[in-house]
Order: sequence, then structure tokens, then C-alpha cells
Amino acid sequence: MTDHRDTQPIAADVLLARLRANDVSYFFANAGTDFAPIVESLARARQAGAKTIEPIICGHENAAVSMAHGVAMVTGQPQAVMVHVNVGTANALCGLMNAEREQIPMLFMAGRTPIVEDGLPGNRTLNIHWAQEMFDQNGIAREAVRWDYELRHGSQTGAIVDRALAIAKSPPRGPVYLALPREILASTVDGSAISDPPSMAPRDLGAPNPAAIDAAAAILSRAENPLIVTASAGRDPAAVDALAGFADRHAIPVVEFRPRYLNLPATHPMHWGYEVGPHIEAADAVLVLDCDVPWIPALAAPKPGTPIIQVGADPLFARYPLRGFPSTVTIAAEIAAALDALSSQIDRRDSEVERRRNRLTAKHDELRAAAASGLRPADGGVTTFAWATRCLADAAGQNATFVSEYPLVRSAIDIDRPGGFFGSSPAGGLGWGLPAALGAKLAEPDRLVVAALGDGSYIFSNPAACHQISANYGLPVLTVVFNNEAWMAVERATRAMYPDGAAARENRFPLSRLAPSPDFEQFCEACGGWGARVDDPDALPGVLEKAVDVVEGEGRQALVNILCR
Ligand SMILES: Cc1ncc(C[n+]2csc(CCOP(=O)(O)OP(=O)(O)O)c2C)c(N)n1
Repeated sequence: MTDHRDTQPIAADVLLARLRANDVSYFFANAGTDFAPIVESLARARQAGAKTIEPIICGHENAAVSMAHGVAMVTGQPQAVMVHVNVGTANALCGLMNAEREQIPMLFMAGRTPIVEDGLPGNRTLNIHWAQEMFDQNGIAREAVRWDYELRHGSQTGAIVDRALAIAKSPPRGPVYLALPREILASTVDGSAISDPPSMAPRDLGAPNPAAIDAAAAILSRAENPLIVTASAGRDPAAVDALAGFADRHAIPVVEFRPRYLNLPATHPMHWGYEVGPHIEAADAVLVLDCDVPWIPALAAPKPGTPIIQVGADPLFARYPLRGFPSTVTIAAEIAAALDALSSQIDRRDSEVERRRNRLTAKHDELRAAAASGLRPADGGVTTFAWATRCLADAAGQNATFVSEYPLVRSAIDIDRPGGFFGSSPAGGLGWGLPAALGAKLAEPDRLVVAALGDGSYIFSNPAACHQISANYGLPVLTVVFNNEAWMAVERATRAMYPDGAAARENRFPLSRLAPSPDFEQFCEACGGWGARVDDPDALPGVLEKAVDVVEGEGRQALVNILCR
């Protein structure tokens, strides 16, 4: 029997070894004929008892790429994904777009159809090997990645893996794409590359520019009504503490606008909720922290001439074709570093700050009281998204991680723990939430992970693939479907554009209903999980508690299908 130690290494061996050497833990794979050298390499390593990267079989590419996203959003560490040639790339593209816009590092790989028609190990052997070749396979993914390459020679493998990961980890972080021809993966190589340490360190942002910090501090020192707006400052958990300290010390309110992370604990006295519209016009300075869209210009905007400070790894979002938000001072920096530097430069009298803090805290209390009132539906009423959120928050508790593909009503749930909340990428590619939650569970197996999804989003996630992965790898996640039997976003958009239009007048919106609604709970049950469907708002707390018990106590996945509006 051949064994890892007495067989000449192939490029696939180097690829897998170098992923491990770069601290990549998982290899999310949706395989095809292009994988033969990878499969062989994993089998050889297993027979030799060698440690390898952990392969995770994913029944759909969207699950693979979104699980890698889920692990990286929790740990900050890029993971590896490999899919089948051009067609697998196409299936994964939506997830890649999500990852790119949310600055999620990832090494995304795809086979490339064999280069030659015969004469080399790995050459073409199936009819698909002709039809799957493209003039530019990488071009499918190029707009959604930071860098791409096709491996040309086995001897390049180690250096290319190192380079790909160094680029993925360099801010603004993001996915990179590597195409892998079968002959190259199968080619024999010098084995020393297997044990080499990584050869390339990622770039970091360094200290923020002192002149820009001074200019920003001067603006904030003068302002009477400054406002902080953020979506993703909490991508770095250290920034949550930094922001909490900064907002408190200088008495500046914070709005989490369409947040993708827990940026500031909901109970922090400077937390002003999740809507920027009511506050933006009164602001006389705006500090934008890692936020691609700090307000919606067509709805409400700062007064003309208001100084705006934008901070982030890519503060002007250079990869967005159009983004016109002014930036009086632009600071490329990690959020925590920028806030620390700013904090010591802001100069305002303590008594003024104290007065402002009292006023802002009163407003915070008022906003929270308003959000907490009237959540419970009246007798005979239907379950609302806000009530479902409240019940879910109570059942899951503060230690849970919530992954929301839109439905969680953030003002109805107090999340205080950095890393306790993850929201969808602004790219908005649906189908992310459930596999991202599976990735979060893989990263933190002892934590309760909740996937909160619309019925539309759940269908987009390829539920059969996701529940099968959950069962296969022992990843019990609580899935909660906020089921309004519709694509309500489509209805809302039509109402907003045509408030008196034909669809609104008739209250019938073509292309937005998802009825009849399947018994989604049975999808989970079909994979050994527990499921329930509930429409009575009073029964909801009990059902959710039971579901949490199943996940936590029995280690089984569970799905609660909540009929709600
Ligand atoms: C891949 C993809 N296809 C289509 C859309 C367009 N889209 C945006 S929201 C939405 C409806 C989502 O339905 P659901 O999850 O049930 O949430 P609801 O709008 O009902 O609250 C659709 C189809 C999208 N964002 N992503």
C-alpha cells in the first residue's frame, strides 16, 4: 500500500499542508472530477496518520462559502473553500459577493478543467472537460475578490498559498480566488515546501495619520451635537470596548445603522438605536466608523456643510462605483486605533461634556422605553416580528450568538456581548444566514447559535444542504423562520415607490407572495432535528424555550417556524 511518507509529494499535498501552516482550520468543499488529486492527498495523509486540515463536505457551494464566512466573522481567521471549476464558482458567487463587501478574508479555490487533452497525469478524461473550459474562468469571480491567479506550476504552490492568504488578511480584508488545474495539482513536487513556514506576513494599517487625527479632533471638540454612525466597527471585537469608552468619555451618541456586528452594547447610555434618519439633520459633526452607507441621502441627510469624518480600513469604499457621502477628514485605520488616538486629542470642558452626557442618556432611556412598549400583541392579535424577536431573546439569553438574515428587530433585543450579533452583508445576497450560523457554531461549538431568517431567506439557503451539514458534523443550530409567507421587501419597495399605485390600492402585490408556505420544520426533522410551527403569540415563548432545550440539552438541531407579520 502506498503511504504518504514513501510516495513522492504532489502539489495537492503542498496546498493542503500550507493551508494548515497558515492557521487555516477548515477546507469547505463541494467536489467534482477536478478534485481527484485533493481526494488522493487527503486519503494518503489519513493513511499515514498525518494531521491535515479538516475537510467539510458541503452539499451546495453557497453553504461552503457562507460557512467559511461564518467562521471568519467569529474568529477573524480566513478559511479555505474549494468548488468544482466554473460551474461551482458560479454557484458560490453570491456568497463571494457577500464576503467581499463585508471584508471577510477567505481563500476561495476552484478546480480548472484539465489543460491538455492527453499525455499528462490528470489530463482530460470526460466530455465535460472540454465544455467546462472558459476563456477567463477567474473573470466570473474577479469583481468579488481582492486578487486572483491560476496555478501554473506545482513548484509555485506553497508560495502562492502564502501570497493568497497574506493578501486576504491585509486590510481591507476579503476573499481571494485561486484556480487549480488538475495536472498541476497532480504534478510531483519537492517535498520541502510541505513543512515550510508561511513566507509572507499580511500588511497592517499602521498608526493613523496624526494630522488627520488632529483635524478630526478639532471638529469634534467644537461640535455641540456630534453623532457617531457605524455598521461594522464591531468586526474587530476590540473596537467595541474602544467605542464604548470613547462615546462615554466624550458624550457622543452612537447609532448602529443597518449593523452587521455588535458595535456597542444596546444598554450603553450613549446608544441611540438603529435609525439614523431622526438624528442626522440635527448633527453638527458626524463621525462615520466603518459604515458604507451612513445615511440615506434621499430620506434624511446632514445639513449642508456639516463636517464628516470617515474612518475605516477602506474609509472611502474605493471598490464601490458610486458613493457620494462627503468626507471632510478621511482616516484609514483600524477603528480601535483611530478612537484611541482621537480620544486624547479632543479638548472640551468637563462640565460641558457632563451636561451633554445627561441630556443624551435621557434620550437613550426614552428611546429604549419606546422600543420596549407594546411588543406583546393584543388578545387575538398576530405575532409581529418585534414580538418574535423579544421571545427569542428571552429564550436564547445573553450568551447566544444571533445570526440575522434581516428579521431580528434590533430594538426589541438587547445584545451586549461583542460577537453576539452578525447581520447580512450589505451586498444582500440572500441564503447566507443559515450556513453562516453553521460556520459560527463550528467556530464556537459550546455556544448557542441562532439563525434568524425570513422564509424567503431560508429557502434561498438550500435548506436540505444546510440541515444535512448540521447533522453530519454535529452542528446543532437553532433556526427560527420569521414566516410572513412573502417577500415583504418586494411589497415594501413597491408601496414606497407607488403609495397610491394599482398594487397598493388593491393591496395585492404580484411577485411578492410565498404562499402556500411549506412546513419548514419538516426540512429540519428530515435531517434528525426537532421542529415546530407556531402562530399563537402566547404559545411562542414556550415553543422557543423547548427548542433551545433540544439544541442545548440534546445536541440536536431545531427549527421553529413562526407565522408572523
Ligand atoms: C440572491 C438574492 N436574490 C434576490 C434578492 C432580492 N430580495 C431582497 S429581500 C427579498 C425577500 C426576502 O424574503 P424574506 O427573507 O422572507 O424576508 P421579508 O422580505 O419577507 O421580510 C428578496 C427576494 C436578494 N437580496 N438576494
